[in-house]
Amino acid sequence: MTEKLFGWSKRILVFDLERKEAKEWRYPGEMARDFIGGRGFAVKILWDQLEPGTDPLSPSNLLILAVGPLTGLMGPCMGKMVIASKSPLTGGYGDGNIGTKAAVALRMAGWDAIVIKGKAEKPSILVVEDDKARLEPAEDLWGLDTFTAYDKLEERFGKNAGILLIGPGGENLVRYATVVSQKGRSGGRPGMGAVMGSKKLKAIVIKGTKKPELSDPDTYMKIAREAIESVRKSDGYSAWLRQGTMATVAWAQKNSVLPTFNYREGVFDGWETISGDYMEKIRVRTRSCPLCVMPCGHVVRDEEGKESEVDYENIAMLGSNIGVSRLEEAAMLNRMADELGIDTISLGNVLGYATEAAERKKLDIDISWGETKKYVELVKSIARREGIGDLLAEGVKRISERIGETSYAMHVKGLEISAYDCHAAPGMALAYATSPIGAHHKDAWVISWEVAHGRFSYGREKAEKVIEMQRWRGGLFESIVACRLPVIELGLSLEYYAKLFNAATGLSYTLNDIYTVADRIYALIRMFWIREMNGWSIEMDMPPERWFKEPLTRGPLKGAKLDKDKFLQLLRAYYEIRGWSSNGVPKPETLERLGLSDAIPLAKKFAE
Ligand code: PTT
Ligand code: SF4
Repeated sequence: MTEKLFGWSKRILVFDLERKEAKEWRYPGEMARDFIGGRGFAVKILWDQLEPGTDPLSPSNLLILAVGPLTGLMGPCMGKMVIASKSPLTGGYGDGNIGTKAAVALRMAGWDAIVIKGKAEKPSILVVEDDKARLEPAEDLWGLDTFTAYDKLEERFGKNAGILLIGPGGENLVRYATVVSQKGRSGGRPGMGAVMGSKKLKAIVIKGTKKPELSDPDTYMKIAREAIESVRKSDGYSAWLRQGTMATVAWAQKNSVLPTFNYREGVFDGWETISGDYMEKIRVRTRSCPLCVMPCGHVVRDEEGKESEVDYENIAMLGSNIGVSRLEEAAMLNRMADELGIDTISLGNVLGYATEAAERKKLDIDISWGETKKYVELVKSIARREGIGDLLAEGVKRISERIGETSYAMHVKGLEISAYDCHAAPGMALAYATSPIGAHHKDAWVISWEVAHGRFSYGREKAEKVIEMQRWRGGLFESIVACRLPVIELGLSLEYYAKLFNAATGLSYTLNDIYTVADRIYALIRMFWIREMNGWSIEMDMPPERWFKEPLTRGPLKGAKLDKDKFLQLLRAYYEIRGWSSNGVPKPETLERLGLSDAIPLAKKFAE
């Protein structure tokens, strides 16, 4: 097709670290139409260009930073970026979404994505300035935490530069190391920071001076202004500004889903002093991603008097899940994770698992629930991979397999569970089970709907709801690349995004057209997993055993646990709606319908 496409630059920067060589890839317009951007571009590139079976920590792995046609534009919360790669934690597709000036800068530099391959000879910084890219030495930064290194990079490249970097966690290949930005933004839970470390890349600095060309800028601006107004006037706006995601602590406690003692329980006696109300008392300021109209980064002073930006997930995982009942202490562990560049959700799981294994005398560590000082030492040892930290840096799945204690290992496909207990939430368990990166809540945070609409049901409506959410949360937002919270938290209509997308690109997609793209992305991610795992079984999509075998022993839902047979039926309903076989492999006709016919031979090989 030759018709002009607006909204995209149609250029991807491919940088080879070994050769120190930058190339411009003018990708075909079909890729923009069929995959939109962000996660869509990432999986398409990994599928087409990554050699099957590549070791994720080898130079051959690809690290992809991708924005979408709405990133960096005026509108509700457009300062986000997808970071993706084959995951060293799970061995499958991995990505994360980070709010950062680097997202806006990449757009202004005129690139839709950066694909980084190879490995630098020595610690380096990839510097992208508009059309040009180069490597600069970073020996002076290697070993530094992400806060100190960020300051030095800002001094060197200026306050307007977009900066992504790793800490000691990524350098030392902790399998759940993340990429960090702006001292408190972190993305890429499934080890994107370790991939960066394996490439000896300490930082990526981006500067841009261009303006994306839009199809109908006037209409775009009009809709963007309306959308921003709608967010600001929404009923929940002032409550959101007060607590952001931290309001979830009280909700989770009330509804018995607050992860407690490695997900043994869903209620925690010390919840009040890690809650949003408590946070308000010790907050020092609020921060946000760039271009945000509803800031949610609440910064508190932690146990050591340092600043820490807290969110629900961080505080539940480094609070109730490991028995820590003071927000200042959980915030300190959270700040350390940001400094070291380690994912807080996986870290809270690893510490919870290790504490339980120690309690059962299966792991030789002197640790009990809530012993923050000892957790501090463990976190340091993980980032340095010293002593027991070397094992703990491997993530819950590998640790549990190595010590032969898998029944309380809380992960799906190797990615540790986010902060919602599912003893009495089969829909949320399904969301974890079918998330395209392993157990993450981001694609379908179905739990609040589930609690309101009958949490004990295993009915088909739950599979339908999970898929509906995956389409807009994991499909639309991860490909247009914008923050999804205006919709989730303040009820902004999804229609705005279709209108903004059309005004930016000149296409005329309905929301349903975008959901078809989402289905395509999901099917291709699934095929990527199947290719890398060399097959598939329904076991790969099962939540942890604990939720089926060990009922809650406390709280209003005492006695609750999941029913395995009913859950399997729910999972099969999910496969059926998606057009996948009974063992979770997309059917040839589904792939054909989605324009993924090159994946059909592999699907036929592994279908039941
Ligand atoms: C995200 C996951 C989350 S989701 C949280 S808190 W959350 C944890 N945050 C971490 C952190 O902080 N430091 C750290 N060392 N590890 C962390 N691990 C956890 O990572 C984040 C916000 C939040 S706060 C959420 S829900 C929304 N997520 C979005 C998303 O995924 N997509 C999208 N289009 N919009 C989103 N908006 C919101 O963004 P991952 P951020 Mg994050 C400090 O990275 O890998 O996706 O995992 O990026 O800029 O910090 O914004 O209650
Ligand atoms: Fe970032 Fe929160 Fe604003 Fe979303 S709502 S853009 S996560 S600060």
